[in-house]
Amino acid sequence: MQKKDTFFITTPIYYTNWVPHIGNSYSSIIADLIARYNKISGKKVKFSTWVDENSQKALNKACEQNMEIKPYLDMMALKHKEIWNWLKIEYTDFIRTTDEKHHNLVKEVLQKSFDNWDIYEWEYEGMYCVWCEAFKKDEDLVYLNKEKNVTFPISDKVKINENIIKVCPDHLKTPDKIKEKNYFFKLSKYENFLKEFYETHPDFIIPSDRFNEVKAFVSRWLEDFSISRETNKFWIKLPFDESQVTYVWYDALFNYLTVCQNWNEDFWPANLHVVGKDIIRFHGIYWPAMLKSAWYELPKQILTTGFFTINWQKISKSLWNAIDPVEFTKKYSKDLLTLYLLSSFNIWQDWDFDEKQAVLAYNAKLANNLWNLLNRVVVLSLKLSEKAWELFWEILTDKEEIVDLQKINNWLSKKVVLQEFEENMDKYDLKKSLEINFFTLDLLNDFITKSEPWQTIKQEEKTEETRQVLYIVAEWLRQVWLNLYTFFPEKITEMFEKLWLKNYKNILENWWFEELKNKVEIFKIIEKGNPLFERIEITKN
Ligand code: ME8
Repeated sequence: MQKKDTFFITTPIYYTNWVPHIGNSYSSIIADLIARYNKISGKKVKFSTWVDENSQKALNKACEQNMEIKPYLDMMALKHKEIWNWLKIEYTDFIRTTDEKHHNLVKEVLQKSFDNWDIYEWEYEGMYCVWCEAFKKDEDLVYLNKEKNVTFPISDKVKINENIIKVCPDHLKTPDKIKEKNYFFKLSKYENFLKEFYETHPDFIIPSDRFNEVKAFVSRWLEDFSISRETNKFWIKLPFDESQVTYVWYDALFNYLTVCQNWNEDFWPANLHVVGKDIIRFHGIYWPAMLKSAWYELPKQILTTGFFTINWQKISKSLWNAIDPVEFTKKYSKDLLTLYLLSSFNIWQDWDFDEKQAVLAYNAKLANNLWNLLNRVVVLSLKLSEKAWELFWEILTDKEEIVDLQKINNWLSKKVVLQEFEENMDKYDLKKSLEINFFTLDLLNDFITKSEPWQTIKQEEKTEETRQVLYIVAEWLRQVWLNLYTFFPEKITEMFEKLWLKNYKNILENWWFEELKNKVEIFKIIEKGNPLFERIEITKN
């Protein structure tokens, strides 16, 4: 089969003031499985990720640790790599924004925009939150009562004293006052362009609520934004004024283009940027304008994920309350994490991360539902015959004595399940995509319970009926596994093997998803083997 379209997907590049926490892992897990789904569906996939190194936060952190910046950044890049490898994030490309080829590209685009009269010099005075890497206006801040450790809006009438300070609401730190020469990007020039672009690309940002927020922001007032600083000799120098360096967002956003530089195939424009809601304005507004200014094509779509909290507190590298994804998956498993993150909440929703709920979801869906069904088929099949045993294909039509057979075959019309799964995957509704499969498993569980193969197996004259029930379940498991492979590739591969579906992983990774779905299979069960997805006991406390 010939590889057809290309698919280029990206994660945000993460700041290196800390190792990735569970929130960062969320974006990477989502991007990884969307990449895998496109790969098995026949596309040539490029998937880029990695680190955003040109940040004040990283400099502060290196300084805190008494380290030179370069060794510090090397160490952090390596730690990111280790974590993504541990979580089996199958990126094809990574980028460090200190790479020379990235510096060259950023200089090139800065020059293009400068030549296009989109970058100008201005003296800037303002408040800068290092942790957000952004200038803040008064209305962006909140009051913090240091004694009581509570915040309240600036609009509230309060008596100011030394215990009440203005802070960034996300980081609870006072922004620095900054007055210096800056270069600005003329975002205001692109207002009409952006409005028209949004109009003609109604799916540019998903979900639509976030898109509406972005559109509302653009229609209020677009301000030019600062793109350079005087400080720091380490970052990328502006090609037209070497006394200044660029800082977020030029050096960060153009990573997506740098990773496209090495390839013979042309992967730009990106098909999908996966970003958190915190950086949607930069991706949805600044980024298209910056690309347009430098004559590049615009990305096709941006998927915005919600944020989760831990004990209702914002997770943050600077507040030090994050869950370590490596520890968490060592304690449980990557599958448990993936299942919980994607099946319990819509990806665009905000929610609270709850370890106990994660275990409950795993027990209900993977251990009880998915594994139990396979286990039943395996055990019963082995009982049916002591020798190596095969379930052959039978056309199941008028076997009315099999309870609900008709119903199950109607509902489980392959077409419906396949279509629904694929439609939801194409919309990036990962929660629904998973639900369809677990619902199918629920129906199969009902079906097997009502058909009682453990009873019919005892009656010689019902051998054929038992075999057919088991065949239906095995075939439907196969269909569900083909869908779930995207989410849990390793365990599903092991499940395939249990039914003697050899080499499925290879076949899938070579773009035969559709072919496998339509194939008529012969199953063979020769041994019980190890359990997969075992129940986890919940300790009370
Ligand atoms: O913003 N819940 O990097 P960053 C869900 N370098 N997702 C979360 C999360 C949470 N609590 N916390 C973080 C940067 N994320 C820039 C990006 S891109 C050109 C530059 C995820 O290390 C979410 O995707 O702060 C968010 O956008 C990203 O991590 C921010 O990572």
